[in-house]
Amino acid sequence: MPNRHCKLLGIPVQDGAGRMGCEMGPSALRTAGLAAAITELGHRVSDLGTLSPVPSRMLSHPNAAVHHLPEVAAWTEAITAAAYEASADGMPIFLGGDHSLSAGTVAGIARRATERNRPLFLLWLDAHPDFHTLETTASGNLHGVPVAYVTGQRGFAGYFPSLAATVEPSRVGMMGIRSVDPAERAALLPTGASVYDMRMIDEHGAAPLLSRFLDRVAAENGLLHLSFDVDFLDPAIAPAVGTTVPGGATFREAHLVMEMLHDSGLVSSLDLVELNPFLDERGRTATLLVDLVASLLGRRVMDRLTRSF
Ligand code: 4U7
Ligand code: MN
Ligand code: MN
Ligand code: MN
Repeated sequence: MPNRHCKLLGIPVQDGAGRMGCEMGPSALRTAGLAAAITELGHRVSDLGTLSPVPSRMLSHPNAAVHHLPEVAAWTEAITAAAYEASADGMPIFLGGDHSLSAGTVAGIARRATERNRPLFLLWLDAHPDFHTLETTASGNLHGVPVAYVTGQRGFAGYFPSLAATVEPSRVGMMGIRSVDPAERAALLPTGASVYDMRMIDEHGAAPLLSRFLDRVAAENGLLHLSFDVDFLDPAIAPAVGTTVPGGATFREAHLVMEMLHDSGLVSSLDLVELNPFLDERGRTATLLVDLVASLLGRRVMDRLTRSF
């Protein structure tokens, strides 16, 4: 992969999560040495700074569980514009912040992809599919809705900003999935999204599943947005997240995914989300995320002298 121009943008939203702390995510990732890890690999880094919360207008939804809708809707509008802008050149890396921010990053990137006549693929590394609508969410935590929103599911009109471009659900791949609510399962099944749950990773390994998805991205000359939720990882190695689910990706599974993504050369933008530094142990989760980004951007133990063995 040629050298990249990585553009860091902090997005300290936490209103979409059920507990506070994600607003410290961008600081923790910077403190853990994200920029230095990227430059060490020969890439260029620009830090675009951190978005500020924007004023919101009154907005309420008939589903009384939904909370912080005005704030998340206002964030989504601002993030969409910032992501569109940041994707003009280089590789934007969005530092969360809770996963509601991906409603904006993916919307902005989708608009850019459409203008370039490139299909946008979305790889969602997460314990959860985040496929609730405003009607179906029971927790009301809006970090559980971004995939439904960006793929154009019904029920967001009048609440979230209208989309300039949507992501085709069949171009969504999910990995690490192990907590799916009944309404999400019912809504996801007919969409044609590729849901590689933990059982499939156990049975087949992550590599062949990911290869199949990446072959499709390459065959369609697609752009690939990677959305990395910390809870994709097993909580034993990544405790700094508010929504831990046992049985997540291991250290090596996660690195392998990132290494394969590097070799594919296909990832054009990245979200790092749901890091809650208040729950971390001496920065170990933030440090692991930095190491995973390094794998994504080309760090390896050895040059691969032999392709077969
Ligand atoms: B995350 C959940 F009920 N589905 O809606 C919900 F299991 O961005 C979890 O993936 C959502 O961390 C998790 O609250 C959102 C729950
Ligand atoms: Mn709250
Ligand atoms: Mn998520
Ligand atoms: Mn999750």
